[in-house]
Amino acid sequence: MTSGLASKPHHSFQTDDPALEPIATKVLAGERLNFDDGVALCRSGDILAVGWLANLVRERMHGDLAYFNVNRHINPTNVCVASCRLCAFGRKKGEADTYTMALEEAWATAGEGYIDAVTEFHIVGGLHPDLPFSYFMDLVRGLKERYPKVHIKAFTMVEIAFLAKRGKMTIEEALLQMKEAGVDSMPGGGAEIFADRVRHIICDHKIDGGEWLETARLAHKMGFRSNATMLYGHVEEIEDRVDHLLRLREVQDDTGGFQTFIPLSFHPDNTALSHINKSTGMLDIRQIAVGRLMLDNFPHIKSYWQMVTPQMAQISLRFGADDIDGTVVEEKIYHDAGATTPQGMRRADLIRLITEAGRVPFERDTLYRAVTRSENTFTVAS
Ligand code: V47
Repeated sequence: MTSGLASKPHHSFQTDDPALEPIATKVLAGERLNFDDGVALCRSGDILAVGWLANLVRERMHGDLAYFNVNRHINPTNVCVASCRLCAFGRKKGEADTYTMALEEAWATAGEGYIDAVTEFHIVGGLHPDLPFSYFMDLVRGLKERYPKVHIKAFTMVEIAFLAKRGKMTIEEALLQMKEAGVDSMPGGGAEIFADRVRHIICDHKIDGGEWLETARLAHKMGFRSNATMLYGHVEEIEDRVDHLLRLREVQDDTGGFQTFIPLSFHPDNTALSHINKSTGMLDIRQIAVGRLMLDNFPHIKSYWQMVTPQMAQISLRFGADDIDGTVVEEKIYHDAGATTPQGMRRADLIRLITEAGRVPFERDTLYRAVTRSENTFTVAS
């Protein structure tokens, strides 16, 4: 761990954008940035200067280390009562191409098709109108029985709120039952953009931004760690993005429960917003850098290779990101929305991406503890 953390000399900051000068002064002094700083960072044409600052913060926190994990995504069902315009994955009950995994099928899928021992199951799916709360608890319990060493990162704040309602219990009760069944932490999905105006357009049927944040707050207070995402590149304004980041930062000041911030670039194909242009390299790299600079209390910033391509994820490791996510194995949500990235990557591919970016690969478990491997098994540092 220490090898990647050696402090390096940093040469002085340079920019041709005067708006970045006062921001640089704050970043160099370790001071917190405000709303206007966030907007200026989003507007600046000097992406190299923005990236330089983000990289400075990233190296202060993690040196040259770049984290990845060996994980598998499981999406138990694509049946969903919501009809979010942003989504190409969900289907209404009764439509032709719906699927719902039987429990045995989900348990078998979890163990399939990968030679390296997986350390994390990432489980998210549609808001199914009929599946009982017990289906999800049995799913988790069965996975824990079969794969006791594997961390279960399951259910977004949106699913938790929905499942609690379906099970006629409070969110706290639902979280308690999830803990008992073996859920270890939560992924960061469903956050989208918190601002009401945007949410009404892209995901009118989801819990609102305040409810998402309060569910996360409660989960953290009950001892869960979770991630947080932001979906950008659709109908949001720069101000909505900065507002989103500040609302996350505020909860994090209170709970410290967020591990990683993951900006997600919108994929329009096959969604009700298919007229919107695809994201660009500048937009993607900027969200990483601005996330790193604004979220001074988040330990990690993830550039999710599935979303932004492996090439962009690699470059991001020099623009504020310290994590590129994992092997994934089978991805459905963005591939239904037109992503052309591979469905999964091998451990060796991730290591190569990181090494060629001049960083030191660090295989982590979901809680960022070191994973060491021998043969087809692994050990997590305590
Ligand atoms: O909340 C859905 C997004 C998210 C589209 O926590 C779309 O480690 C782009 O949250 N174009 C779910 N994005 C995925 C997610 C995630 C992914 C990887 C790691 C982690 C983590 C979390 O996917 C949704 C939504 O924001 N999404 N449809 C689309 N058409």
